[in-house]
Amino acid sequence: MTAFFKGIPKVKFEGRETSSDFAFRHYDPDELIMGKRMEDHLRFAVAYWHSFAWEGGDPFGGRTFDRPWFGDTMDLARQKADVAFEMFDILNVPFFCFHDADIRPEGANFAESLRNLEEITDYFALKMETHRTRLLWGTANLFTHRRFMSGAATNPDPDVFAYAAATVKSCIDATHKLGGQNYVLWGGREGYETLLNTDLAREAEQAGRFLQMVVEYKHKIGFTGNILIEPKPQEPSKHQYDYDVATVYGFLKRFGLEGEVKVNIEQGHAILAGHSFEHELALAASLGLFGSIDMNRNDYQSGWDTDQFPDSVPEMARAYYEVLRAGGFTTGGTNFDAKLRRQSLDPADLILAHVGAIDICARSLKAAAALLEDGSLEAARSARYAGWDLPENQLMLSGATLGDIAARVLSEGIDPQPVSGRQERLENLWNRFV
Ligand code: XLS
Ligand code: NI
Ligand code: NI
Repeated sequence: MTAFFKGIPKVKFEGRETSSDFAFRHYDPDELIMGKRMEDHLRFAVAYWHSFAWEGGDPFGGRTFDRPWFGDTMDLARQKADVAFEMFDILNVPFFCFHDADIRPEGANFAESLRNLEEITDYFALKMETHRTRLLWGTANLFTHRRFMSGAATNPDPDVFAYAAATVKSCIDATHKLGGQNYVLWGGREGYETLLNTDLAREAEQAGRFLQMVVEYKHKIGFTGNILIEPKPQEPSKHQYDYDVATVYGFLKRFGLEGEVKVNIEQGHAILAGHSFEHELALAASLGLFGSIDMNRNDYQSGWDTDQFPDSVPEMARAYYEVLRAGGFTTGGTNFDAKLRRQSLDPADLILAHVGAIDICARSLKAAAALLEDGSLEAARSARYAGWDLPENQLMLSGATLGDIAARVLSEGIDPQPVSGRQERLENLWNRFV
C-alpha cells in the first residue's frame, strides 16, 4: 500500500439516504437494468493520463499538483502504477485506459522507450493478477513530444511516419499482452496549422495507409479487440482530419476500412465539432460504427476542450438513450477522459470527481432505460414512419422507377397532407423520465 489515499475508504453503493461523500448514491453495480447488471452496461474506465500523469498546468501556469510519483524514472513509474491500481480498487472500476507516455518515462531513444514500456506493462500484468481492473483500451501518445509537432502518420517527414508506426506497433503489442478490449487512435496532430505548407492529398494517403497497416497488424497478431478512431475537430491542431463521426466514416470508406474500424466518441469533442453528443452517438450507431465513449464535458462558455467531469443528468441521459438503442456496449465502455480543475489538489478530489461522475452516469442510464422500456418514444418514432410499411411504398425503395412513381401519383391522385412532428409532446414525455 502507498500512503497516497490514506484514510480514504473503498467507495460502495449506499443509496440516496447516505450522508457520506465517499459513497455511490445511484451506482449499484449489481442492480439489473433491462436485465443486465449496471456495471456491465456502463463499463467504467479511469483514464491514466488525466488522473496520474497530468500535472495541473494550463497555458498561463505550470504544475499545481504535487504527486510523489512525478519524475522520469522507472521507480516512479512503478509507484504511479501502485497508486493507480489503489484508486481502481477504491472506486471498484472494471477498466482503465492509457497512452504509452502516461505510464513509462521517455527513453533516450526508441529502443529504450520500448524497453520501459515493456517493463511497466509487465508490472501492470502482475498487478492485474491481484486486482480486478482490466484494460479497456491502450493508445500511443503521438502528440506531446516535439518530434510529432507536424503530425505523426500525416507528417511531411517520412522518418516521423516510421517512428509513429513503430510506436503504434509497440502500443498494440502492449494492449494485446494486457488483454485490452480495444485499441484507440486519436489523431491529435493529424491535421494542419496552415494550408500554406500543407498537401492535403498526400496527408490523406499517408493516414489511410497507416490505418490499413494497423488493421493488418491487428489481424496478424490475433488481437480480437476493436480498433477505434476518436474524432475531434481541432485542438491541438487548427484543423484535424478526423473531424467528426461523419468525416471518419468517409475516410474509412475511402480506404476500404469500414467494418474494420469503429469510433470512440468523446462528449467534449462532439460539442467542439458543433454537434451534440447524442448526435454523434446516434450517427455512429446508424452507420454501424459505434464503439466506445470518452465521457467528459466542456465549459460551455470557454469553447475549449476543458475535459471536466460530467455533471448533467438530462444531457447524459440523451447519450445513454442512444447507447441503449444501439444495443449497448460490446467491447466499449465509459472512459472518464476528464481531469480535475487545477485547484483541486487533494487526493480526495481525485476520488470524489469520479464518484460524482459515476453517479451522474448511473442516474442517466436509469432514466434512459426507463424511457426505452416504457416504449412511448419509440412507438411515436415508428408511427411517424408507418406509411413506409405499406407494400406500394416499400416498392419505391426497391424496384419502382421514377416513371412508375409519377404514374402512381397521377392515377391515385396522391396529395400529401402535413402531420405534426409533435416535438414538444415528445420533449414533455422525455422530461417525465429525467
Ligand atoms: C484528447 C483526447 C485524448 C484521447 C486519447 O483530446 O481526448 O485524450 O482520448 O489519445
Ligand atoms: Ni479530448
Ligand atoms: Ni478522449
